[in-house]
Amino acid sequence: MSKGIECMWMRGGTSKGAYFLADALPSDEQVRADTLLRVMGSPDARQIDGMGGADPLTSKVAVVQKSERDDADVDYLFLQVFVDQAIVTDAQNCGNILAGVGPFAIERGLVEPVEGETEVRIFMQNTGQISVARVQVKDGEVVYEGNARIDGVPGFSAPVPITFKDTAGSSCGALLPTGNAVDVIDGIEVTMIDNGMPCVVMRASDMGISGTETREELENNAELRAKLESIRLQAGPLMNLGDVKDKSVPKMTMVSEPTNGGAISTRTFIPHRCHASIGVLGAVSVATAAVLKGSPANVLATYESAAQMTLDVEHPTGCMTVVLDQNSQGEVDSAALLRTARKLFDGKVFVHANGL
Ligand code: NQM
Repeated sequence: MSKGIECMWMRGGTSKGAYFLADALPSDEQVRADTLLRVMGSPDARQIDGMGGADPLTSKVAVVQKSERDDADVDYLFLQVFVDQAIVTDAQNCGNILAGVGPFAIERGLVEPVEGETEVRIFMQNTGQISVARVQVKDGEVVYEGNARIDGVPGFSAPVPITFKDTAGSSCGALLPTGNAVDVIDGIEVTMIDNGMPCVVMRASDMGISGTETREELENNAELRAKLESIRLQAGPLMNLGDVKDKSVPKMTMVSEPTNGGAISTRTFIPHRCHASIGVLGAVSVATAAVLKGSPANVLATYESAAQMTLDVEHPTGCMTVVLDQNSQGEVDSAALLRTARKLFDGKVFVHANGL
C-alpha cells in the first residue's frame, strides 16, 4: 500500500495536471514514469483508475525544484503522460503547465514571496531555456483571484504574464531546422519551425479542410489524420527529432486566414488529438512562422511588421495573444503572453501496482 505522494493539482493556462516537488517522486526515471502512469490511470482511454482527465491536455505533470543556476529560481521539468499508451515523455515543454510553476514554487517555499508581484525565473529543463513569470502576491500568499481572462478557460483569474527569451531551436537546434522557410512533404508545403515548440505549419486548404472546423469534426476525419501522421513521421528526422512515432512532437498546425480580426487562424494536432485551443509555445512558434517571409502561413497572415508585434493567434475556442519582439535583422528574439493559473487541490496521491 502506497503512503501517498505529496502533490498539488493545478490548472495552468488551458491545461491541467499534477505538480510535484522533484524529491517527492522516485529518482529513477523508469520508476518515476511507472508511478506517473499509475497517478494518471494510463494507459486507458478513460483514465478511470487515475487522476487524468482522459485528454492529453489534462494528463500533464510538472516536476519542480530549487535551481542551482544563477539565472533561475527554480527548475521545471515537464512530463507528458500519454492517455492510452504507457508512455511518459520529456520530449516536449509545456507553456501552459508552466503558468502554474511560479505559484507552486511560492506555495512550496522554493521562492520567497514579494508583496504585490513576485518574479519567478524558471529554467525549463526540457529545452534548457529560461522564462520569467510574474505572480500576484498579497499578505505573503499567492493570489489566484483576479480580472484576467484567457480564451479556453471560463471566468476570470489573477494574471500570470510570462516572458520567453531565446526559444529559437529549443528542441531542434535551430529555428528552421532544415534551413528553409518552406519544404515540401507528401506534396504539401510546410514550414518546420521551433520557437519553443517544434511545429509543422501548413495551409489548411492544402490539407483539404477550411480551417474553421471544430475539434470533433477534425478528430473524426480519419483521412486528414492519416495525412498529418504521414507528414509528421517524415518531418521528425528532418527536424532533428529522430523517430517521432512515440513522441508528442512535432505539433501539426493547419493555418488559414483569420476570421475574427486576428493575425492567423489555427487548428493544431498535438499530435494525435486536436487541441481545444493551442499550446503556448506552439502559438509562439506558429506566430513566428506567420511573420516569416515566404512561408505558407505568411501569405495568409494579417499583421504589420514592427520591432514589437502583437499577434492574435485564432484557435477553436478563441485566440491567444502573442507579443513578438524582432531584432534589427528582423529575427524574433523574445515573446511574451498572458496566462492564468488556479490551485485546485493540495494533498497526496496514492499509487499501488495494478498488475499491468
Ligand atoms: O505549446 C499542448 C498545452 C500544450 C503545450 C500541446 C503548450 C505549449 O496547451 O507550450 O502549452 O501542444 O501538447 O498545454
